[in-house]
Amino acid sequence: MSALKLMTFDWVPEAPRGYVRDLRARWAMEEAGLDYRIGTVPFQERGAEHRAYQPFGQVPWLIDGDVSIFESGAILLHLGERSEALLPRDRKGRADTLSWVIAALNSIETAVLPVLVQGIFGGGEPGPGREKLESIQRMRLNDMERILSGREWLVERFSIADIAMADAFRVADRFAGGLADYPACRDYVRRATARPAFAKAHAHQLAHFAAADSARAG
Ligand SMILES: N[C@@H](CCC(=O)N[C@@H](CS)C(=O)NCC(=O)O)C(=O)O
Repeated sequence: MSALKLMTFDWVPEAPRGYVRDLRARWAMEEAGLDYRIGTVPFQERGAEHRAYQPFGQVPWLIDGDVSIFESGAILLHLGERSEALLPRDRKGRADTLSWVIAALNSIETAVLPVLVQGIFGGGEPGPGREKLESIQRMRLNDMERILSGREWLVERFSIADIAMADAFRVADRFAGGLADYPACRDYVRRATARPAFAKAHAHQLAHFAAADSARAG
């Protein structure tokens, strides 16, 4: 099998550390016991070469031998092809996992991020715009609360769907109002982040950016 190289920034400010989306890929590769290395691109200057791999000048992307793949969800699905530990092989398990990976990114994360952005750039001021965004997020989280009340993981066992969903919930918890009103979602995040693979991925990301601080301090 070809070597895996995960690309992330050489440095990021304090606030997003532990939440940079390379975490999702690290987590998946740790779950699957896949060997990988980390490569970096400058956070400050994002040139044409960076955009040749990630058209929006963002991270992460994954180099797998002769192919390169961007978007954290696409990377999860790609890694799922490599390991049954990440993506069930039976038709139903696979279909359910694909559905929930996309739901995490396209139905949950898309409801969480506007609240986060409004909180940061709208000064967190109350107003009709903010209320509407919060009500959309509430609607999605209420549905997830009901769904997760009856199950441990999104499909019959832990999968990339849980990596995508738990990480979207982590963002909601930290930056978009919290999960205090959603005990089943909170417990689910606790279960997911108690996994050794998450702990390792998270610690490695923090260590990566801490090392960048030391290098900058010279
Ligand atoms: N939809 C993309 C989002 C990637 C993304 O937002 N990456 C952040 C780091 S977590 C980034 O590169 N931010 C810098 C920027 O947007 O300029 C994915 O899931 O991979």
